[in-house]
Amino acid sequence: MSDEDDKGGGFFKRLSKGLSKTRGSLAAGVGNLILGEKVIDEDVLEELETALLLTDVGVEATDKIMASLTPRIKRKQLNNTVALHAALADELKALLAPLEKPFCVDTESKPCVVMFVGVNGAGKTTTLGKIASHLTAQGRSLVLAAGDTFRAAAVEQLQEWGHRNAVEVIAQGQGADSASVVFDAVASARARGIDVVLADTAGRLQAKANLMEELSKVKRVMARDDASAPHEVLLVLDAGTGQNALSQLDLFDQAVGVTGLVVTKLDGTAKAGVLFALAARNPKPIYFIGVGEGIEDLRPFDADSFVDALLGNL
Ligand SMILES: Nc1nc2c(ncn2[C@@H]2O[C@H](COP(=O)(O)OP(=O)(O)OP(=O)(O)O)[C@@H](O)[C@H]2O)c(=O)[nH]1
Ligand SMILES: [Mg+2]
Repeated sequence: MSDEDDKGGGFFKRLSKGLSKTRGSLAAGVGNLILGEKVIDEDVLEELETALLLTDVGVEATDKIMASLTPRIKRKQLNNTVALHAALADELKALLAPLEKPFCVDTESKPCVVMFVGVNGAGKTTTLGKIASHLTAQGRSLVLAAGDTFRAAAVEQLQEWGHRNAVEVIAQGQGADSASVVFDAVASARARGIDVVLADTAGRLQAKANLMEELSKVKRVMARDDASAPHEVLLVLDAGTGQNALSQLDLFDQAVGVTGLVVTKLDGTAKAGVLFALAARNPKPIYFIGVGEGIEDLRPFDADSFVDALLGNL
């Protein structure tokens, strides 16, 4: 996450490349709309509506966007493609702007405890590792808690991130009680004046009530010595799951009170529009987005550059 890279527009390029499938799907849906070969009329509106739905923008957000654009088109206020493109970009940015919030670890609480939750394979552990690199680079002291005691390779995967960042990993191995691992990690961090605990958890389907209850227990145990912990509960969402992300957000939020989102794998999908659906459904800060597997591919979320990269010049 170097400044140089930002100045050189490096991430914007990667973001643009990452969003190319979704952009392609939008562009195909709206035909020649933005190329200026079409009269902007109600047919175009319908095409736009369908294209938004196809890229997983969702019914609620699509309705909002169309409710704003339709009267303006009917009044001929948006009668050329440049004006329509700009109006669409403004609408999309306005939907996402409230979700922009920098991820700051709470310096009042020592340790600041961050819990990672999500369905299987969403990208929790790699996101945790990337955030660990980011925080280490800022000079924070960390402990990683291997709270995924379910999957055989989970502890080793976290330990690898620990080695890479020269950060201690608290683990008890496969089959151990997840809540007890996390409790130990928080207690050990507190005793040593460590700044941040990043706690991994096992992936679970949001509809499995018993597994969600287990996750609530992990959360409750964290609050035993400090009622304000965990200070952040990050739900990691794979953008490729499309509209299912809404139910993931609902059910994880009910179980553990989600404080922010990380949306990964925007690179592999034509469903990046799901960010708008999330914004319309249950607006939570999107702290980071992921557009690839590398450390540099996880970045703070910025609504304007996301929309600019998404629309490109269609
Ligand atoms: N293309 C791409 N791959 C990603 C991204 N984020 C994570 N991945 C990959 O997704 C795969 C799964 O990531 P994990 O971090 O192991 O996922 P997890 O949620 O911890 O999985 P479980 O612990 O099994 O539930 C890995 O191969 C990651 O490299 C992303 O933004 N883009
Ligand atoms: Mg994992």
